[in-house]
Amino acid sequence: MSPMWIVFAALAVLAISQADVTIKLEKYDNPADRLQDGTNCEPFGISKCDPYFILTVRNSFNTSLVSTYTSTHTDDVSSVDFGSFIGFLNPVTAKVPNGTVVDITIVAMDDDPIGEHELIGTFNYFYVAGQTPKRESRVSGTSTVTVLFNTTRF
Ligand SMILES: [Ca+2]
Ligand SMILES: [Ca+2]
Repeated sequence: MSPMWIVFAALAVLAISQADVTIKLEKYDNPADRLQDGTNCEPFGISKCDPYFILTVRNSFNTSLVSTYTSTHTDDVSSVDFGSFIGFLNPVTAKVPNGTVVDITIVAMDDDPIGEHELIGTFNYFYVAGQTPKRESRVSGTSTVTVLFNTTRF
């Protein structure tokens, strides 16, 4: 093969190879202890939010669902430093074709023993499989969620 064809073949392999994208929830901060709509998490602010997190990973090319995870909740906290197990293994690993733009949505909910759970915030991120590690914070309502993205194998 000519050098040009070798380069082309290598690029083709790269284009179809699978990547392991890791998504690590690092930090949730809600110092005002409010829901997304600005109201108290509990009536009259008698206690802080009881947050849990729904992580959804999608392939942006065809909007197909890669995976979804729901964490356990923590009672009466203004912030969470996420550990390595939060009801699911953290980080999660998503296997997608290298170069895929991965859409990540995290929904923070207030766990209420009575009535509907309440929305604390919705946080949207994207990460290209194969790119260098990226740490990003997003704000929704009075909350901030920081996530670390990486590709560990491709
Ligand atoms: Ca509540
Ligand atoms: Ca509470």
